[in-house]
Amino acid sequence: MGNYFQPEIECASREQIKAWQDERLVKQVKHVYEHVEMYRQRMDEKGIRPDDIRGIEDLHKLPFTTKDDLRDQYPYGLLAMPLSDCVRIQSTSGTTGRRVVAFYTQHDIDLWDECCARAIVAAGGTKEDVVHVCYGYGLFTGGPGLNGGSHKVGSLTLPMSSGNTDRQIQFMTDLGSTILCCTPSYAAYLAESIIERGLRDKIQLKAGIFGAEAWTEEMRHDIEEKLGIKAYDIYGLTEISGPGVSFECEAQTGMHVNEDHFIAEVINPKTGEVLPDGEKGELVFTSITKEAFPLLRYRTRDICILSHEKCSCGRTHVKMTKPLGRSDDMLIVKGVNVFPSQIETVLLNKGYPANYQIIVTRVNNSDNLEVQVEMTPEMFSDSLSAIAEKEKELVSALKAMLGIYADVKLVAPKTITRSEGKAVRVIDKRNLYQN
Ligand code: DLL
Repeated sequence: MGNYFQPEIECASREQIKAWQDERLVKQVKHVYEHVEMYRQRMDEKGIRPDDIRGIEDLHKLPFTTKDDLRDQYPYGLLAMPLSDCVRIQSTSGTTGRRVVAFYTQHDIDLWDECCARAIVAAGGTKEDVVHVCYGYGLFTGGPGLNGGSHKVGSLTLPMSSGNTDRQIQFMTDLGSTILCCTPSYAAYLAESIIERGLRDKIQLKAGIFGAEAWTEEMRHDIEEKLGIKAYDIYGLTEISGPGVSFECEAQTGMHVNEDHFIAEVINPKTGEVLPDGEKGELVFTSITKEAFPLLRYRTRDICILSHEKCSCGRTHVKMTKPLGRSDDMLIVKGVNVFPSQIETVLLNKGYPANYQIIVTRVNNSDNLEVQVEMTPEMFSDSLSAIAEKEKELVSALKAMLGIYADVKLVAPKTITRSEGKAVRVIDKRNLYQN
């Protein structure tokens, strides 16, 4: 048996979990019908009255919500509480055209923090621990989420935020950090930096809570070995709250979804049909306790499998696999969500043809984004400095759009291989998804 933050919830019987979900779903549907125009219209169009939803058996009757809906309703369209009751926003990383803003009441923050506290306790965290949070703080949910969770556990919290590796390592050794929270790629980088500096014996880490991007079992073993810790996965998304939608327990055979707050479904991404346990499809969440920004059947675009098999840790909440891929073309590069369409928009706006290739690699555990673009015959020039100037201009336009650096290589007209079918725009050499 493991460690639990809220044992009565985390190990509740399936009947109890269903009872919570039934009651909360019914209440949530009434809440959004009353306060969110888009949901009222969609339900009216489908001829569904809030009273028709009597429990989770009726969930399939409800409309889906997509990222496009969030964009169309930006900024306040999906708000279900008066703004004066909201105390915080968070937002998705880097993207202008596709930015998502999520709102929270104090109650929403408290519940989110509890979800993160469950993840920390599952990783062995107690109030005696020193929790070192180097997920980004600010609009990104990583830092604030784990920070709040660590407070709930009562651990000493180090709100380090990301970057400045020397300072990270100094605090880690001086203050005796025991639990590290960051992206897996940063954890791997930190591990190497600690070893390079000969400080492996000076650190007291015992566990890591790593998520926000895909990572492989190989990477897990590598980090565990280098840092001498047990590495736990954590999953979440801004739209649904942030980290802590699900988390790994000591069994490490999937992540338990916090089902008292989020109902998980897996659907066929093409038809919308709900799939049974064990079948691979797109993960969909309904937030049943959120006040400010509740979403019905939100399509995450993450491809997963759900399992209700009994877990050796004693928790009863459904488990999801690590995301096995995406049903859209979103890339996560250096923790930032990048859509190829954003890159294309920049290129076309600057007068380049739509002949380009996006190449993502990982060198020394750090992601590199390279964009190769063909010049038009008019742009083509023998002057290397003229080309370098153009590349610089694109680098800064891409930085403004994506929020991260992309290496730009301008190539001669007609040099990017034309494909006979769909153009191959993205070459992701990281092989992050295992299926
Ligand atoms: O990445 C929230 C988070 C912060 C999760 C810290 C865990 C730790 P977004 O920026 O909105 O939110 O990105 C959400 O990231 O739909 C997945 O595609 C991906 N993702 C998140 N966690 C994992 C994970 C945060 N453990 C998107 N494994 C999601 C693989 C993940 N992909």
